[in-house]
Amino acid sequence: PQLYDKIKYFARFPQTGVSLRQMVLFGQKPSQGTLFKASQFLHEELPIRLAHRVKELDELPQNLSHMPSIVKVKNWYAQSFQELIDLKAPQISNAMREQLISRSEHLPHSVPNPSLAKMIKPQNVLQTSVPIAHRYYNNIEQVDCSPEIIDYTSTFVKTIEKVKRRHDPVVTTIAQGILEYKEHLNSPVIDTEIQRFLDRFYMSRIGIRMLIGQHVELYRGPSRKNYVGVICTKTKLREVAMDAVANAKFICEEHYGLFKAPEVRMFCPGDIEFMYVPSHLNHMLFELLKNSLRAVVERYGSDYEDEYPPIKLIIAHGKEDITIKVSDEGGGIPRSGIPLVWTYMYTTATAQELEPEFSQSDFKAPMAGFGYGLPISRLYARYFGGDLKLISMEGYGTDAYLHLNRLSNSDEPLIYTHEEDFIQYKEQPSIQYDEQIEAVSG
Ligand code: W6P
Repeated sequence: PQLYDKIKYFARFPQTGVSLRQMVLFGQKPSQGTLFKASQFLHEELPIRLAHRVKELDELPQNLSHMPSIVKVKNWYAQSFQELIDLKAPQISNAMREQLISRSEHLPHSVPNPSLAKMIKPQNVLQTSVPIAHRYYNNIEQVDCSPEIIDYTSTFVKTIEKVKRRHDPVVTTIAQGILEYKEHLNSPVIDTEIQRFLDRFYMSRIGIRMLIGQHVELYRGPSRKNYVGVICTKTKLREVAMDAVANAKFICEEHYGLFKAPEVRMFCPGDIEFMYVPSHLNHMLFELLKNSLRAVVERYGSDYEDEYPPIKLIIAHGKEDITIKVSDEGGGIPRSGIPLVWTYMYTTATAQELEPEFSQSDFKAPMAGFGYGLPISRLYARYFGGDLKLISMEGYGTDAYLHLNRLSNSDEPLIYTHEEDFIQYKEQPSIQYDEQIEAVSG
């Protein structure tokens, strides 16, 4: 009850975006003072983002928001919110205060309940932190950090690491919630509203985890060469691709009991190096390759091992984009089936497959996931201003285009809308699952 008032209050603040470029400019050799400043920013930004998620989970259509797994996820967000606002920020010196300006000037115009504002304000982080990302993304050097501040910075890192770990199973648990909802419904329709919600929700999750991952890595000190936090300023595309190919082939061989998975031929002009998050890139490529391998093996069967048509991985780079095309001859999918590929409600997974031990982490997925791999990969691409598109030739094969923006100055997508994704559903809102599936399978 009181917690929910606080959540409502925080959800009135706008979320503050951070671009890849800002993260990199900021993260070079952070001083203690800079790390403290970063903690201050996150200490208010994370509760705001978490509060927005709780609010949205609450505002889902009743039947869905009451599904046990959805409630479970909502409680994780509320608990993480609470842990963050319960963590006391230390007193700061006047010298430091000058460098950290209050966010209160950005308070929503009307506070729902003035006494509520008073209740929250005095001991809260809102008083001392910076309002916008570019204020935050200034490294500061000449600040003398008290033992309290050092102590706070270290406790803060532990707190957000714990938050991140708590939320590891969010994707599978939400998927479970969607299953519960589908069982609960008599006529499962593809719900545009739910689709939008999940796109927004998972996009936000990517952002929150990026901010936490980045902060934790910066605090733990310089890891590998060319890395700033989890960002690699010289991501070697060919290396990441080769790694993803090896992993996808291995998974494919295991899953189908093959001696040798279909060949993947890579066409890569030189050694492309660009700024990116290698784990995101690996995740997207792995996902695309798995889909292509599956299509080829299932089209030709397991007795065809040495004659599978190879999958082509073609890499191109221009001024603006780096594009990776994954091309298979796995028989393709009909044009009408393409929109279904991006939906979360169209999944063939069973409850058993969603058991925690089945797929625990973000970056470890089985051969045939629960159908969230592609929509989530597209969100990863879009998070840094890229995109993911599928073009299929029914009866022949499929091309997946992964576009990555190499300028890396796109803003963090906080209000996530891609209206063009929904045109299909708008025009045929009453089409039901089973009819669509039939349409797809012939
Ligand atoms: C298919 C279906 C698909 C989805 C994504 C990537 C590649 C492929 N190939 O047949």
